[in-house]
Parts: sequence; structure tokens; C-alpha cells
Amino acid sequence: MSINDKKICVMGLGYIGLPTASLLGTKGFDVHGVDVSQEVVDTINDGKIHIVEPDLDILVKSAVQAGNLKAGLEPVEADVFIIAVPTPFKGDHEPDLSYVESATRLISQYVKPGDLIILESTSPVGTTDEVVAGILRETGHDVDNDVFVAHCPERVLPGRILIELVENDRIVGGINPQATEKAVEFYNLFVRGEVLATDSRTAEMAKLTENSFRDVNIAFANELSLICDQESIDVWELISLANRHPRVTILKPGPGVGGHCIAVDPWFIVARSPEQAKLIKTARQVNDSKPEWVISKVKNSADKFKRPVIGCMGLAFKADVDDLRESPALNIVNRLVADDVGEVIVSEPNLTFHDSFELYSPEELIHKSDIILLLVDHKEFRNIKRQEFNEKVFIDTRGIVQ
Ligand code: SAJ
Repeated sequence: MSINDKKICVMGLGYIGLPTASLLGTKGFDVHGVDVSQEVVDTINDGKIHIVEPDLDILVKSAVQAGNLKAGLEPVEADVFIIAVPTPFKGDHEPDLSYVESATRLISQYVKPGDLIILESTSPVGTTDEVVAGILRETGHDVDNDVFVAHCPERVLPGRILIELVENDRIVGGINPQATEKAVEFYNLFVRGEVLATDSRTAEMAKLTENSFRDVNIAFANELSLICDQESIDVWELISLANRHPRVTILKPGPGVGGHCIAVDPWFIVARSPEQAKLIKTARQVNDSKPEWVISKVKNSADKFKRPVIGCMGLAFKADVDDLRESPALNIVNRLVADDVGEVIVSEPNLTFHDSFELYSPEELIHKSDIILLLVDHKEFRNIKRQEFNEKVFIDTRGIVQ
């Protein structure tokens, strides 16, 4: 397989699909990206982007200008189809695979013998074979012989997507050995990390395991923060001391776990193995209950005022991104407003505009507030010095202010 004669169709132009499509475009592949939103399609065809990710704008522009990236609402015939659509969960924490299903149905009309179909969306064990290959079988494709179906979970960290897309090791698992081989060959064309071959079910479970590992470890840190609060011990000092042990690496407590991955993926394990996944489920519950604990801290402090101005620093789900999806910070801020705990004002340096909040600079916000609630460890907040506003109540959920 060589780059120049390969046509790639990427289904879903979001946080994974667009970086992947534009990276492949700049490497010389002929890439067609598909999205359900006409606005997203138009933006990309204009050489512009609809999400914030370092350097993505440059990459998209150059891929579009070179004629190697086009977007549309419908798939086209291609040699490789990459499915990178969301896999959220429903209200009951059951996986919602409807986007994977509809993307697969759409491409099934364009797939031909010899094609490679890769599911990159994080998915419950069995999805690649039962859902993707299942729909292709149903629509008349011979996935056991001449159409190749594999899972290659994305593993990139928002904020470092373009680096990690190339540098990270990748896990590739086909529904049969031939599919694994074809998919490994494809990723080796543009990945500098190692491409590790397995089967599709192990690849699916590996991705869920990585994010559950992180969730469980963050839950440990969050639980420590509750215990330390009760014991009047500084949890940040405690963790930095404990981490001096050569075999201890505790992660950081925070206001909760957000984003569209770590707070979601462990549920895919719990949904299939509820009896076995006790620790994984408890970790989810510990992390999901942390925002409520932060809200009760603010409410306790607010009782000392008539109607305090509460300055909330950060809305994003983590440092130095503009992504508000599943953000504990945003949930906390919305709850403080809904419960009318005080006058809530916000600083979010990664946004220029927000529908519900006027955005303040960190300095203005500190100046105006009675209670300062630090929710995200953005770089703009890291130089704040506690002694500059000693008279105010300060709640630092990230432990960054000295
Ligand atoms: N967080 C803490 N304490 C920590 C670390 C993180 O509270 O010590 C919080 C963050 O503030 C955030 C959440 O956890 O709210 C998740 O952030 P993150 O930086 O750990 O991860 P994500 O969601 O941005 O990306 C993860 C990554 N997975 C792992 O690191 C195992 C990434 O590699 C995956 O590709 C991504 O999930 C995904 O798409 O699944």
C-alpha cells in the first residue's frame, strides 16, 4: 500500500476525525471527510476549523489548499474508511452506539472488495465485530474474506492531538488476522510509534482499560482530598510527600473528572460486566460525586455573607483547552447559579465568548469577588499569589495557588 494512490474516507470530523483527516491529507493521502453538520463541512472546505486544538488550523488549511482534504455530508468510494464518531452513553450509563451504526450504514453503500474499515471510536468490547462488521455482513459484504474490518482506538490527549497522533504507539485489532495485518500496514504508513497487533476485542478492551486506569487513580486522589479535608491535612503537600516514595505516583485531586473519555469509557466496562467491575464502578461514583462536595464547600463559605460575589476561575474540563464537554467546572458554576448561592462571575481565558456568562480577566474577577473558586489549572491562573487577596475566601480545587 503506498500513500499517493490511497483514498481515505473519514466519518466524523470532530476532535479525532478532523485531526486524523488533515494529518493524512498533509501526508499525501487523498482524504474525504464526512460530517452530519453542513456548517462543519463548509468551515473545513474553507480551510478553517470549528474546534480549538494547537496547530490544527495550519494543518487543515494546508491539507485543503493542497487539494488533499475535502469535506461533505455523504461518503465517497475509498480504499480505507475510518469511523471516528462519538460513542456517548445514555441516561442509564448504557453505551449509545447509534452514531457508529449510522456511520457504518452510510459507508456500507460505498464499500467494495479489498477495502479496509477501521473503527477508531472508543467502543464496548464486541462492537467492531458485532456492530460494524455485523452491519457490513447484513448489507452483503464478505467481511470474512475480502472486506477487512479492524479497531484502532484513538489514544490522543486533547491539547497534544497532532503530536500524539503520530508519536503514540497504536493498538490495532482486526476481526480476523487478515484484517489485523491490513490495518497494521495502514497505520505504519504514518505512525512513528509502534503499531501493536492484537484482535479487535482486546483492542477495544485495551482502550477502556487505559481510561479506567486513569479514572480509578484520579478517584484515589479525590478520595484522599475528602479524607484530608476532614483531618485538616493539606492534600497537595501529602501527595507530594507520598510521591517521593520510588513506587508511588498519586494523581491530582480536582473538582471532578470531565471530558468525553475518562468519565464515559469505564461505564462501557461496567455495562457488560456489572458483577466484576466493582472497583471501576466505585471510582466513577467517587469522581462523579466530587462536584457536589465542591458545591457544598462554596455554600458553607457563602453562609458568612449576605450575598457574596463568587468568582469562578475556569469552565473547561481541564487545563489549557476550550472544551466544555462534560466539564465538572461548568456543572459546578451552573449549579451555583441555579441554587442562587450568590452573584456568580466567571473567568475562562480559553473562550472569547460564552452564552450565559460575561467573561472576566483573572485580575478583574479576583478584585470583584468575595469568594474565589479555582476550578481549572489553566496557565493564566498559575501565577496567582494567595497573599495578594488574603481577605477573601479562596477555594482552590486544583492546588495550584501558593
Ligand atoms: N484529572 C484530574 N486529576 C489528574 C488528571 C486528570 O482530576 O491527575 C481530570 C482532568 O482535569 C479532566 C479529566 O481528569 O477533567 C480527564 O483529563 P485527562 O487529561 O486525564 O484525559 P482526557 O480526557 O483529556 O484524555 C484521555 C487520555 N487517556 C489517558 O490519559 C489514559 C487520552 O490519551 C485519551 O485518548 C482520551 O482520554 C480519550 O479520547 O479517550
